[in-house]
Amino acid sequence: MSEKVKILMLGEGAVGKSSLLNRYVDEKFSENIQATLGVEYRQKILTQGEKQLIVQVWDTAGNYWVQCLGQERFRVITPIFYRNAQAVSLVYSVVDKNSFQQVQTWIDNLKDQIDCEQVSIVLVANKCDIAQREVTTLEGQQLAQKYQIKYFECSARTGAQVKEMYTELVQQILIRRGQINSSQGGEKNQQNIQLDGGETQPQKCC
Ligand SMILES: Nc1nc2c(ncn2[C@@H]2O[C@H](COP(=O)(O)OP(=O)(O)O)[C@@H](O)[C@H]2O)c(=O)[nH]1
Ligand SMILES: [Mg+2]
Repeated sequence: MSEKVKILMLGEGAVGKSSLLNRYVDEKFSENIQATLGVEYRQKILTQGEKQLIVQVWDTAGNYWVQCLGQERFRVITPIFYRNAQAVSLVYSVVDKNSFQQVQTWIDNLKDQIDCEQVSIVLVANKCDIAQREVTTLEGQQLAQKYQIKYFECSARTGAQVKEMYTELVQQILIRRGQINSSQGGEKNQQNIQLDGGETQPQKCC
C-alpha cells in the first residue's frame, strides 16, 4: 500500500532549494548544480513494513519572472505546482539578506494560491555552514515566530538539519490527516515515521 505527500520548495533563486532537495533524496551535495528551469519534482519513497509513503517534493526556479506593464514584474509559477500541496519549505540563505527580506512576499504569493490554514510551512535558513552571515539566528527565529511556524537552520552542503526539516513536514502532514497523533510527531518519537529511505525517482513534470 502506498500513499503520497506533496511538499513545495519556495524562496528566491540561488538560496539552495534544489541543493536541499538533492541532499534529502541523494544524501549528497553537488557544487555544480544546474539552475532549475521552470518546475520539477523529485521523490523519495519511505517504507515501513508493508507501508510505503511517497514524499514528492516540487522544486521551482524562484526568480521566474515575466515583464508586465513596464517596470512591474511578477513571479509566475504554474498552478500545477501548488495543486494539492500539503506542506511548504520556505527557504532563504543566511548569506543573502534580500532572500530573507523576500520571505514575506513568498508568503503573500502563497496565500493567493492556497489555503495556508490547510498546509504546513517551515522557515529554512540555508547555507548555515558559512560563517559570514547577513542574517542572524535571532532574526530568523523572530520571523518564524511572527508566522508561528517552525524554524530550521540547515546546510545542504553539510547535510545539517536537512532530513529533520523534511521529516517535520511529513509528520505535520500525517498529523493533519489523522494518521499519527501529535504526541507521535514529537522529536522523541521521530522513529515512528522515520521510515527508511528507499528507491528514489527523479521526475520532471514540464
Ligand atoms: N555553502 C553552501 N552553498 C550552498 C548550499 N546550498 C546551496 N549552495 C550553493 O548555492 C548555489 C545555489 O544553489 P541551488 O540549489 O541551485 O539554489 P536554488 O536556486 O534555490 O535551487 C549553488 O552554487 C550551490 O552549490 C549550502 O548549504 N551551503
Ligand atoms: Mg533550483
